[in-house]
Amino acid sequence: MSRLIVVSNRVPVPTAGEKAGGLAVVLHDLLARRGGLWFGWSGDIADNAEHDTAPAIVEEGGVQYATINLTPDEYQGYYANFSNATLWPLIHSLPEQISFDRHSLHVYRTVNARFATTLKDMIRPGDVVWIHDYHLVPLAAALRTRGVQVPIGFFLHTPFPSPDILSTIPEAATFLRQLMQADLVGFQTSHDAQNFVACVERLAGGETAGNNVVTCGGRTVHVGAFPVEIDAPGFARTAAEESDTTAIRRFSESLLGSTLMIGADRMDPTKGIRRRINGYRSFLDKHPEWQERVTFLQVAASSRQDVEIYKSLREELERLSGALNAELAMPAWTPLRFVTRPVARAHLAGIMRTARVGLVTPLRDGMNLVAKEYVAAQDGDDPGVLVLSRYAGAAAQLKDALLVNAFDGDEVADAIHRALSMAREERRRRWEANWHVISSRTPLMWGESFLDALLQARGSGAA
Ligand code: GDG
Repeated sequence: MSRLIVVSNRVPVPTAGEKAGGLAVVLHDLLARRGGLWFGWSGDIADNAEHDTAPAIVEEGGVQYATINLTPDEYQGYYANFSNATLWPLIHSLPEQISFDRHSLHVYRTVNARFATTLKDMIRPGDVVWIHDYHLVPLAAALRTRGVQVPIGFFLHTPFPSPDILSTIPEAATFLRQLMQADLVGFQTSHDAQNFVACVERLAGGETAGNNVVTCGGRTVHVGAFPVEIDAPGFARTAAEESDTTAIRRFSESLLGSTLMIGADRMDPTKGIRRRINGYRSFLDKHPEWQERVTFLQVAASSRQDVEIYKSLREELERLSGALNAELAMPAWTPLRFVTRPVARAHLAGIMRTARVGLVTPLRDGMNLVAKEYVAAQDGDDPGVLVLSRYAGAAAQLKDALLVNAFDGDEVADAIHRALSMAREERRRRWEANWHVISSRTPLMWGESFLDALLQARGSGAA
């Protein structure tokens, strides 16, 4: 088996006594099977870091974790500005939110070049390189120009935009050509993969060459959809165990008999939290009989607070949630509980299990793992209802959720009403269908299928 090298912006270096969660565990397992290396940013900022020639290396369970630091200027230009203030809103098709400056683009490219220079010396013949996410779009190309010839796969966790949207940033064609230096480019959904192919055709002069293959400038690249999965039985177990704790019992008592709805997101403009709160507000206006009988808990874990759009989002949500409660609350009823401090993972799973409705209404999302976690957390005998945005990648799989247009507050309000009123039989039927989808796949299957496709792409003459 080839040695695997995973590259991502941040590297979750294992520390004593602390367990990584989510995807980090899967990538760690994949690396442990093959004896591999995980390379990226340490998460630390240090003056003069650009002069460091060697990465810091930690070894754990047969896996090497190699990290470099960023300088303050690199952090600002590469991470805060270009990755999070330009690319993130761009790939989520929110062009109004994009800010762009050429200096940050330059720093973004410089950091990717520095990643490539450091990584190149660690790559051996026979290795396979798997690059993750939008921070590292130029990396495959930067490795190729440094003579790296091993198979390279690129997976994007976010959506990919249409040509009209992608063309709003300068040098869009360059980004596409850089991605084309990988052998396989993977997305969460076939819709995203189609957008990528359309962009290569329209903006970079490429052509499709059969199913899931695109050529451009002498390169042949395979494209595919690899939806990220969760450990559904594991999450279900955590939720069930947690619901038996004093903490969850006390939480349930605090609801004073009202029915719980939950939203849980990083506080991010793509997650549709503002429109969701407005949808809830119009539901309460349209159906006043539900006042005092429903509580909406929105966990909006504070995120990326050094980026302007995130700071202003936080201020807006604080105002909006305060206004809703100021207007509607009663001595024994708080319609909206708005929590910005992160909640412990197991506790969140337990809360999800007690919630009759899960509101997952992003304006655009690559996958959205919360949708899958909410389904996994339910008691199958008396499950809650998932209200899910059509614009989440998860909607392509969880077809038995109540699918909504997250931009349409009336539709969200109606779906809330329908979910709260749904008979147990329909709730069970819908939940069983969704559970079947998430429990028949594992995160490890996701990783292995990407790597298989990468080796096949190489075998079939790509590159
Ligand atoms: C990117 C893509 C894609 C949320 N609040 C708390 C908390 N969470 C956890 C959730 C979930 C995770 O964070 C968020 O995952 P998402 O998938 O919803 O979203 P992104 O962070 O934007 O992730 C996305 C994903 O990559 C994977 O490919 O699905 O589309 O945007 O696990 O449960 N966890 C804790 N406390 C909180 O308050 N502990």
